[in-house]
Amino acid sequence: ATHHETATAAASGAGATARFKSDKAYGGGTPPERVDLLAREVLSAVHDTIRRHKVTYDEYNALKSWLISVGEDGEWPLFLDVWVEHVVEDVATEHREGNKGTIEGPYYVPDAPEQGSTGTIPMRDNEPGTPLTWTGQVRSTDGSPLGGAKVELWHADDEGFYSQFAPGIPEWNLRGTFTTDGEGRFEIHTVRPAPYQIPTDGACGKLIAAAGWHSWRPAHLHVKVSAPGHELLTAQLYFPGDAHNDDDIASAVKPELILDPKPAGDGETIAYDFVLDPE
Ligand code: MBD
Ligand code: FE
Repeated sequence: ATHHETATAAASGAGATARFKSDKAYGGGTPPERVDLLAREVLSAVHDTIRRHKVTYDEYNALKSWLISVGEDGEWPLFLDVWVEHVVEDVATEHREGNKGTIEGPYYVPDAPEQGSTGTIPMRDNEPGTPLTWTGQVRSTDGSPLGGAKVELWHADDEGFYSQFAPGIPEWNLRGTFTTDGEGRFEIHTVRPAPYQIPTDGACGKLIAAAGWHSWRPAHLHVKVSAPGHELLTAQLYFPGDAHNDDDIASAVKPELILDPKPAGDGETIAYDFVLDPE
């Protein structure tokens, strides 16, 4: 496919940076005592590492040029979501009794087209990939079904690319909003995504290569599930047997989020429900 030849780290990074600035940009309000505490602790952890390992000027300058390139490539959202967000997510959701969630990552776009309770996610004619039919129900922790809940689904295509962050893909491809029926149920038709590789030509890719790490996330479906009076659930669902379920570069796989697909016709069916915590 031709769009691969022009997919660059700098272009997807710029897209993710613009997305973040428009949806979530920091509006101030962290008290000075808190900034003081957190900034001091983080800096002191850096100082300790430098002393413990006798970091040289060459290494300090390597870090400095690399940090500059993270910004130039627009890869701060990618870097932070891959290597930091999973801990923020754990801390933010540790009180929950309902569904386990996981990180959002850099490629969510709000207001994807509404498809009702049963429908097909927007996709191209002959969208490549194994057809996937997903049935599920959204409930509250007391077991009551949540009608009118929103299930926002977004995922990579069969080649690991996300619409709006790689060129040559229709705007809302593989991005849709579903609304549960009166019994909290939904049925979604889509295709199975491919594993995702961190761009190798940007700053994050350079870190991965320099450290001798791998650059893969297992194949995953992203969701945000919301209902009035309930905490927003952000999650990802994974496929059993994926080589990177045990060593996701973004550390975002949890056993509760691994699906159990069943073969059906020319594709697969999955059944996965969500339980939301009341606010
Ligand atoms: C992704 O697709 C993703 O989900 C995360 C968390 C980071 C980078 C790419
Ligand atoms: Fe993703």
